[in-house]
Amino acid sequence: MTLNVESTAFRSTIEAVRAVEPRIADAIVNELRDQRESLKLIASENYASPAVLLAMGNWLSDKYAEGAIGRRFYAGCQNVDTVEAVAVEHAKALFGAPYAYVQPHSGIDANLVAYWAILADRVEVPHLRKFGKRQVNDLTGAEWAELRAAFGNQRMLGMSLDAGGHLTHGFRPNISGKMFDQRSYGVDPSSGRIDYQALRETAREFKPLIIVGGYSAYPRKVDFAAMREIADEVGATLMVDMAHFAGLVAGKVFTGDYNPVEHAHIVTTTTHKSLRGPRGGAVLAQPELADQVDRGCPMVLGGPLSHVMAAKAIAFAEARQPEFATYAQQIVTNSQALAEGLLRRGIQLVSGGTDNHLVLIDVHPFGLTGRQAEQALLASGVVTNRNAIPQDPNGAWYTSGIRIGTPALTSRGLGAAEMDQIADLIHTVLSSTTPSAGSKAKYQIDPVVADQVSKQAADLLAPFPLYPGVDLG
Ligand code: DSN
Repeated sequence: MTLNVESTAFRSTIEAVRAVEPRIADAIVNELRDQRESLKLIASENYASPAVLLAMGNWLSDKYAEGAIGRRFYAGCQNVDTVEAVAVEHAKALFGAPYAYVQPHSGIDANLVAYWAILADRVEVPHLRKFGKRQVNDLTGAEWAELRAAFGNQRMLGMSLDAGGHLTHGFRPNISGKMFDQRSYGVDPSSGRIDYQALRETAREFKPLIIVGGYSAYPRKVDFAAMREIADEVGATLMVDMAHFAGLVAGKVFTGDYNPVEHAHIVTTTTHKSLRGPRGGAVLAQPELADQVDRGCPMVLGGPLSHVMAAKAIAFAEARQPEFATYAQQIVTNSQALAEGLLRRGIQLVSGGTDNHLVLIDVHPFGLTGRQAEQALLASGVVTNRNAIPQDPNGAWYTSGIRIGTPALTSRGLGAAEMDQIADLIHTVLSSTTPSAGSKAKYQIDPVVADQVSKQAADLLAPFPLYPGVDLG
């Protein structure tokens, strides 16, 4: 039998790994098996193409290349320069951005690069003006101490965690919550949607340096044109973290007022979620911030991972193909079909539905915490994650919500009909689960139901093989 290119490549890789450490080879093989078998509804996960995966396994990984294209701290970076330049070219074309930076290793890194760029560009410290804002990177230790004290007064306005914001948008468990004096905007309790008037009023009163748009658990479109208007009114920089919905921007599902690249001063993203690339981050910016963002490494980041930048270039190139727009639209079609299926079965959703790739279920009416619901679903072969909901009575650890998303299953080829069946499985599990007395974590589910749902989930996936071209033997 002649094997196709992908099967040959992955088999050879695993064979080479097995020769050194068989447990790692087994883990790689087992991960593919587990992914093939699981009904993955984690809103932030996806399946990268074989070309993306294979672009990461090579000697580009061996090269140090701190600095920027054409300005490295190491000699011999000509091939890394090519890789990074191609990735930048595709990112700019894909998103219609004037400037792109593809070195960040993750979304958190991308946000830190952006925050530093905004601070370095915008901060005004009267007694340090003699240095000029462009020289802020060259201050002495004593001057840095003064500057840090001044930075302590910098203000950030981001979406609250229970409304769907992210830790890196100024919350205490993350360094952004220490660097910035943070205030949050949230959602209108009755609609579950961002209250732009309240946001405007908070911005007027708080006068933030940065307004952060974007989310990791908000199921609706965001009006970035309105956010920019508010930012302009109060003299803030608008930064949008589009990590979750970058694929919907790339696929032209979010256009006009809903496209952050058209409205924000600076946009950060991950490259793996709805964008379906390698694990990593990127920054898009208006030209006035480009110089500062370009200093991301070594100012904020360790040496760029050239092999991952290569995979980003492949993913961006893939997303520029017309099929990607069809895929992005299908993500939302599926998400809305899933939401409708859940609503029809009487399940309560935050904001009553979805405009994007994710749905947030309020499990409170089932008498469950998010943690109990998440574990009961997992025991039934349905992989989700618990998430806080607005004004969550169970806090960020136990929560009262389950976040589900469609990018991964859409990559596998599942459509609206399958989403309705998934809604049925979720309803079956949640209505067959009871909390254990006095516990926010323990629960009971009828093992027959859990077993039946696991089998139904496997049957549902069977016609949609994952990586059908990859045969590991
Ligand atoms: N971990 C990502 C998510 O699941 O949304 C965000 O950092």
